[in-house]
Amino acid sequence: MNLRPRTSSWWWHAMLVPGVLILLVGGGEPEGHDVAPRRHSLEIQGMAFRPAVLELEAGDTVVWTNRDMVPHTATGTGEPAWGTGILSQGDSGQFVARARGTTPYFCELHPIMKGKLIIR
Ligand SMILES: [Cu+2]
Repeated sequence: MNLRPRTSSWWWHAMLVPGVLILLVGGGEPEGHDVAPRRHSLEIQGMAFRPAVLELEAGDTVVWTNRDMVPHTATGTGEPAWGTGILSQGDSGQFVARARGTTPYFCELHPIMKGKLIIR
């Protein structure tokens, strides 16, 4: 025997529909660049940038921290010139990615160390 009142169904929908409308109207994100600038942490360890290739958005900040005992830099190869300067063990340096494109960089002290930022 079903004791549920017949009215329960329409009542439930009457409550549900306005709630869904509010979600649809109120939940929109601004168009275009829909995420706030982020911070990306990279490590320099074992004579390598980790990760060696990083994808990020224009406006994001990249922070390198040197985990090796020897000093390193992260230095862009193109124009405009940028670089962290020499980072001793435990030091961090940062770069704010402004221009879109692929931006190779290397370590001035150990040019065999190479990395790449893919800025979207
Ligand atoms: Cu180095």
